[in-house]
Formats: sequence, structure tokens, C-alpha cells
Amino acid sequence: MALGGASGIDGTLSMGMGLSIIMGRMILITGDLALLHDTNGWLFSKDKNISLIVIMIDNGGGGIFNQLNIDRIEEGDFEEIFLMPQQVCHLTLAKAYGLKYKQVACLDDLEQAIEWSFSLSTNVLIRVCTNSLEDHRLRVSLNDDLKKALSENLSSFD
Ligand SMILES: Cc1ncc(C[n+]2csc(CCOP(=O)(O)OP(=O)(O)O)c2C)c(N)n1
Repeated sequence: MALGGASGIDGTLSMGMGLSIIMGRMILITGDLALLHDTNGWLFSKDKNISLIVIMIDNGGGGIFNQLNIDRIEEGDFEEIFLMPQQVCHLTLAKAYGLKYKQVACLDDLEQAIEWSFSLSTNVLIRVCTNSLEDHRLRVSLNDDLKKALSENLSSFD
């Protein structure tokens, strides 16, 4: 089962841990900032048998804001106010909590990392690095292609 926080970024890890206690192994897909907001959720690991696989998409902060075209705001620093990139190393943090962790080097490695995490039956952190600007451009281009394909198909019904 996959779990994703739809709105607030606080407490996503704790919610995943809680659900995993009741329902067994599951995957939490989270951003690097959201995870940082709630790493103490891993304190639940102590003396409990929890298998929450955390797949963290690390794009160096709140990459979602790159999609809103608000980089042209008149005042304030977009990076400081919205992206908020942090210096904390999530893998070192995971180690401090006694977790197993893995860095995924490329998308092809992701499947292997997930298989590895399934073989462990414990809490795991998998870190996947992406570039939020490139991700945004890819989404826009996929969106444009989809619109084009749909309008071509619809016009063939005219
Ligand atoms: C409690 C709370 N504070 C602030 C926000 C505003 N907010 C929405 S998304 C986001 C950044 C999330 O960053 P990250 O977890 O790295 O995910 P990404 O943007 O890369 O998808 C913030 C601060 C929120 N939704 N909830």
C-alpha cells in the first residue's frame, strides 16, 4: 500500500509509521522537506516491529513551488521563502535513528532498492535525487503532448 500526504506536510512520517503498525508493510513517498519536518516519527521504531519503506524524493527543498510560476514575485527571495533548501543529510539522519538506508543512483536502480527493502522487514529510507526544474519541464511537455494528441483525436470525430 502506498501513502501520500495530500495537504499538510507535518506528520507524514508519523502517520505512515502509525498505519504501518496497524496494517503492516507499506511505502511512504515523501519530499525531502516534509520528511525533515517529522523525522522524530522514526522514534516509534524503538522496540516495535515496523516495516515502513520511505522513498524520499530529494530535489533540494520545496520543488513543488517551481510548478507555480511564482519565481517572479516582486519582493523576497524565492529560494529562501519557498524552496528552503536544507543542509541536513537525510542518510546520516537515518543512520542516527538506526535505520537501513540506500541512495539510488539512477531510476533503473530504484526497482532493485525496493526489492532490497522488501527483503528486510524493517524501516528503510530510500533516497532518490531529482531536479525539480527539469521535472517541471518534463511535466509541462507531457501535458502539451497529451493536449495535442487529444485534440487531434477529438478533431478526427468532426
Ligand atoms: C504544515 C505545513 N506547512 C507548510 C506547508 C506548505 N508547503 C506545501 S508543499 C511544501 C514543500 C514540500 O517540500 P518537499 O517535501 O521537499 O516536497 P516537494 O516540494 O519536493 O514535492 C510546503 C512548505 C504545508 N502544506 N503544510
